Amino acid sequence: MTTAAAHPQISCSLDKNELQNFGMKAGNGDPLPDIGLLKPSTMDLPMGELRKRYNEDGYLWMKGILDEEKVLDVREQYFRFMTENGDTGILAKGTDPRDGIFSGEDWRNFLLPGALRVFNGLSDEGAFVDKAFKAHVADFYQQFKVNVEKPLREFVGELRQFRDPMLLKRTLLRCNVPGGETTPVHYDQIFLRDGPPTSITAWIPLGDCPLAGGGLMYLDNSVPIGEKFEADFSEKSKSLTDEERVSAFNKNMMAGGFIDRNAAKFGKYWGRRWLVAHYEAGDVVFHNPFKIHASCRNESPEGIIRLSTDLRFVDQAEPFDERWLYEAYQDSDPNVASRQSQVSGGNGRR
Ligand SMILES: O=C(O)CCC(=O)C(=O)O
Ligand SMILES: [Fe+2]
Repeated sequence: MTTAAAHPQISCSLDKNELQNFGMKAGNGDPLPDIGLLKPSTMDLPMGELRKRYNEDGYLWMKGILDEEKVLDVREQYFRFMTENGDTGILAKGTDPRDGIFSGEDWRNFLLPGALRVFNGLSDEGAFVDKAFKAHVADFYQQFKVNVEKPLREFVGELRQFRDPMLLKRTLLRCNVPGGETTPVHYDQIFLRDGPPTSITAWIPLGDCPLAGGGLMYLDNSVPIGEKFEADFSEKSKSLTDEERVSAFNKNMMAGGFIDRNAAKFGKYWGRRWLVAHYEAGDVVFHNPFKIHASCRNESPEGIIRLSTDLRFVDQAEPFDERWLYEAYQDSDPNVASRQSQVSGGNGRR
């Protein structure tokens, strides 16, 4: 098990000037003016304390909750899958797939299908897109999910006091290549609004991800902001059909279901700092469906690709969004942005 103490330079006591020296950027490339650090938590803390932190902060960054080597194994398997039997061109030639070093090709080729490509005005096509579809149902990834499902489900069940916790079948496997645009500002309830806001996301970095590595960042004290956005969207959507109203891609939404491209400006507008972290293989961050988050720009000097997966859990004893009971991107998946009849764009499509 790794702990934050192994990285004394990444303590929560860095002052503002020190943080600015990291020169971190928002996903669109704008400098992040004012950042803070996520608070790490460990399994030796009492569940009551972990629950208090999750309820107060809207997130819980658990250090070393998964087996580091098993996480690195799935990283290696993913990059092998992307290069063997039909090379997507993602890896630099002659490098070790476990390292995941970027080839430097156009980052647009490696954007995840669906919402992110819609947001960038790209269609779901190309060698990477084809393999990304297949990776989601490939043996290596399914096996990883089988391995982590039980411990994470049990943990989440206790944390959220669910009667019958369940992993939703639809999970996402994402990579952020250095220099590319990354996940815009959003909260997850946008994509899960055909159910109450009781789901919980587990974001899992598949490999170490230092501050400059393009990890997930969270807007401080932002659950009330997410709630306000959702209330405003609900109000605006009153005249839509039921199906449109629960869609992340209805005409009132920005392309892809996101709420802003410019995380730096968004944070400034709301007077909140973005909280960042040096993640390590084995960590998991759990977040509230209204917590506002986005990804940092991957500025890895070594060209290390950020790989991650996000898993969502619900209480199956209560109502939940049943559109997430399908494997991501397969023909049955009703959530793929590029396949929507009413792909959003009325409001701010760029
Ligand atoms: O990994 C990313 O860039 C986005 C992940 C995310 O939005 C989530 O896990 O909810
Ligand atoms: Fe998200």
